[in-house]
Amino acid sequence: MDQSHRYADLSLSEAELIAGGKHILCAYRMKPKAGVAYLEAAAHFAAESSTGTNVEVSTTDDFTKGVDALVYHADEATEDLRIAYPLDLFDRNVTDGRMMMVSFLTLTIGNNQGMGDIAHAKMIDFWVPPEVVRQFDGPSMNIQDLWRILGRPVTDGGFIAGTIIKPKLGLRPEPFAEAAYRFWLGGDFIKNDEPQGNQVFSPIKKTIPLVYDAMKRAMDETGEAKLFSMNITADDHHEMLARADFALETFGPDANKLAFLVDGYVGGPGMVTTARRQYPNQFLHYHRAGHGAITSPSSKRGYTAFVLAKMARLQGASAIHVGTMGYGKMEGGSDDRAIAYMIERDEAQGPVYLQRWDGIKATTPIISGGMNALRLPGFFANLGHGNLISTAGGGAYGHLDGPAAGALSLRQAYDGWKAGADTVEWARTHHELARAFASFPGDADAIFPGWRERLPQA
Ligand code: CAP
Ligand code: MG
Repeated sequence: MDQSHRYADLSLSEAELIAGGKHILCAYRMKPKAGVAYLEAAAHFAAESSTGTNVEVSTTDDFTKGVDALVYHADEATEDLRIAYPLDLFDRNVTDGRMMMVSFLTLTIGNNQGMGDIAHAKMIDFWVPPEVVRQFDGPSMNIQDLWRILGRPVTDGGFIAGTIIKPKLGLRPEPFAEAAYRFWLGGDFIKNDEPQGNQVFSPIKKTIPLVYDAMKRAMDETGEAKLFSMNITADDHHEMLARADFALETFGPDANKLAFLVDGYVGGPGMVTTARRQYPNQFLHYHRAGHGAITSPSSKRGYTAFVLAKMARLQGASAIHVGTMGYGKMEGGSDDRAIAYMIERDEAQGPVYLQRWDGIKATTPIISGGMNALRLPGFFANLGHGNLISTAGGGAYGHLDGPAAGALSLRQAYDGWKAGADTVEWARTHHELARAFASFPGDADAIFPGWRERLPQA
């Protein structure tokens, strides 16, 4: 049934919709099934994403039609489909009237993902008006709060050298805490790996006190503050809170150095908002494990990593993994810097929309995934700055001289880039960085051909 007479209005002006501020705009790459007219498929897509279904229903009245989602742009040749969603469509909290991300997802990327007349559709960008920015929590903490704790300037406080306790799983409490202690002797920030939690061989009630003890010893020995990002991911809200509350109690006077990590993609928006609202004084670390199922360029459904990061900032993530932009082990390319710019700036251009953030706090980019000291300089050059957290697991625990040396090599790589130095030249006077060449010779050969002659001491 062609519903384009109701769910499409190609006369609508995107500029006027933006100026009006009464809609959320979503841009998709949509292809209909063979034999289905593009505008008919687009209109059905908008119907299923708002007030309609595949047939007219007798209960529809004029008010209903007033909150229809409307296709305002549809280009079959480029698969460019853009839909305006009236703000009144979206669910509001009974507790405080705020908007919720799960409603955004249910409508804009819900049933429309499995329709019989749509071959595929993927959201590549969305735009929210100032009113919507004001109806979400936004970040309460970000890297500036970590710089403050580290005793750095709260503007341009620079690179935070981080790691992930590796191996990913299989360490019992004592070796886990020892691994943390050894990294903290050289680095700033440690996170749980995304699946690390309360495994039977490393119960939180035993591991977390040992981690805190390791942190205190490392702080005493280095004279520097240290940071730990603890995974509180769980199915049950009460379980999440039990983990977080235990850790806060354990860290006591150093609770301000404790961040909470949530596996936000697999856990879903409810988990992110629970952590954001229950613990507004803690840095909220959004790990996106699993996102590749829909964000990968090989997926033609779901939404992009760019969209995921925008949603995370609205919800209030202090930081989110943004990928390594072609410099690490995960999928990505240099243009992914647009993801970092969108979450850290007060105004940024997305693939379709210019988004203004109305002065809410930035969300900090976290780069992780196959990173080490040798891969960092190219990453910083591509992004244009190093005001971020890098969590390098293999890049620290794979360093020949141990994790503290691995941590120092990360910092030295940043310092060298910041100084505008040639990395190999800088390594000649920075031992741990030089040893990173020997630790990761494959990367060294690929990124710095001829390094061996210039770094005989590596
Ligand atoms: C990296 C990592 C990260 C992913 C995250 C891992 O370890 O801990 O979770 O790379 O990817 O489990 O692989 P390494 P992204 O540093 O040892 O590679 O940041 O793209 O979400
Ligand atoms: Mg991991």
